[in-house]
Amino acid sequence: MLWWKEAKLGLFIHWGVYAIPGGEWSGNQEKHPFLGAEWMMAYRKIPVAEYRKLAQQFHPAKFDAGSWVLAAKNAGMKYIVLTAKHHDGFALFDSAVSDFDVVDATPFKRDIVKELAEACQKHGMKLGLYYSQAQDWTHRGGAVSSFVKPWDESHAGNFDEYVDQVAVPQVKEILGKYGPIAVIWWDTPQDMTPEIAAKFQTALTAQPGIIQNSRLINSTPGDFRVFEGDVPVGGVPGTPWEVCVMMNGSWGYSRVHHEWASSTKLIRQLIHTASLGGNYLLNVGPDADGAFPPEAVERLAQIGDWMRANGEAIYGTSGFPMKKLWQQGRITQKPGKLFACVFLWPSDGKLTIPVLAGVKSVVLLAQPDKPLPFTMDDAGIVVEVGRGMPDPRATVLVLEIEGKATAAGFLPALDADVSGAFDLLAAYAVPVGADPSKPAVIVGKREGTSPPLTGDPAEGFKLGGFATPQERAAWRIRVPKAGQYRVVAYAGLNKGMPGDATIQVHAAGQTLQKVLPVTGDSQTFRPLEIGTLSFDAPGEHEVAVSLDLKGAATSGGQIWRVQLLPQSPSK
Ligand code: JFZ
Repeated sequence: MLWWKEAKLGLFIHWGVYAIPGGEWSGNQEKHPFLGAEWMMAYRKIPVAEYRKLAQQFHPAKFDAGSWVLAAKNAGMKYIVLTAKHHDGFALFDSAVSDFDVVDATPFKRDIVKELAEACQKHGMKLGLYYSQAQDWTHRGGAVSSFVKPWDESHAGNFDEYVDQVAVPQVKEILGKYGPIAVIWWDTPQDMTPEIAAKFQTALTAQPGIIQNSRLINSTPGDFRVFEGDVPVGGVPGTPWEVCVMMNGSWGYSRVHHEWASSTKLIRQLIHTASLGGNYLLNVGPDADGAFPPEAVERLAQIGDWMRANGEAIYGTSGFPMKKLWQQGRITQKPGKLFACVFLWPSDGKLTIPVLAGVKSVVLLAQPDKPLPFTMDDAGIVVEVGRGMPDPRATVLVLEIEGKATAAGFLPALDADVSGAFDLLAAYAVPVGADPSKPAVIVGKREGTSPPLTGDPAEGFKLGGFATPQERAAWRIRVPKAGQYRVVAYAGLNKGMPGDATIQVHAAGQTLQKVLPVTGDSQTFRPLEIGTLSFDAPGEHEVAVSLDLKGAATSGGQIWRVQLLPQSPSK
């Protein structure tokens, strides 16, 4: 699976007859992330006979396999994973064991898997197929997630018969009829036993080099582990893994979901994933006409634009996990080289990379002929990168190194951004005070939440659990010159919390305090002016934050970020 480890970036395609309702069913807009799209049948408990009729409307006149493959290729993607059959049982290929497939049940009558396989062959793209081996809501006996419960008489059928008569034969079809298939992507291993799993394994012999994910049966790991949406904290050392990610809050096409992630966020997520050694499988849900949504097309083009210039920092690299998450960027490596992918450019042009290594040279990936001056000490590598960030999405520095590089055990103080401001995000705070072995200040909404990459409130991680104002969360910052900063905190307070709860910001011997207004709940953050901090001298300072909830429930107040905005332009 060497090709897969080097590939790093792939395209996930969720497509089926559910693209026709596209998030709307009998006049209702369904906003649930997956129930509202490819799970619509289960969510709305649509009877099998009624759901099957959707196929009669499936006529994707704009479908062109070649343009899909080229969109992926131009985005720098090395493989595609298409839902050959999702839980609704509709097959995007001509199946001899079912008539609920694109050739038998639709007026379109073209074998999508065949056309995509041919286009992939033509353009040198690896093809993987997603196959829902256990859940199948339209074939008698197929499993139905305990999450939704059976709703149709046919769900009472026999699972073994479904496996023998539909699922295993269909897996043989997709692996036997369409040339090389590089990946099989199983999903939701409900009701799988080792005996049943073995039947699927036997079917794989048709494709000697095929690799499979970890979702055939819970007890076996497969060739690579999969995660959804959230990049696992610290990666999965020693195990190949992949994270699949939606662009807009839905896998299957949905005209209801418009939460399109910015291309910068997607690019940074890819970098973050690579820095932890994983693969990034980015999803598109084509519409009922067979077209990628324009927002997806635009994002794929942006990713491709970045990858064409910076692919060397991603393809074929290994991860370089940091001991503590570095807010200003992420690092990947190849033998003899480190790639520092910078998200936050220092306002004074001096970047500290928290890595200990014998560095021979540093250049911008985009300007390999211009060596950048640098110094090394036990705080890391300080590079004179100059002012102004060349690529605001992420700018890559290439460090040529000798011997082994290790991540520094502590973080460098955070630099001001190009506007001179400091953005202190919860995810990058360090708890201080109280009992350091069990910090009362929790960083993180839940384990596994992806860290913020662009400062978007949806990106998890808040500070909470402030039992007393002695518990604090702190950041170290590097102030470029003496001056005053306006302090704005984003905090939330539940209804019913004491009206005199306060937030404190402590720095340079000053404590600012403000009454915290109720925002409705602790996860609804509003900017609050806290006051003005002055730093008499440039250099490193600690900024800490605390909440005084007047003895009320510690879960009632949370902080997401604190911003220090320069009072007068610092240039
Ligand atoms: C599954 C599917 O049900 C969904 O429709 C989509 O195809 C997605 C990629 O995969 O959804 C899952 C499966 C597993 C988990 C969560 C959602 N999980 O393990 O957390």
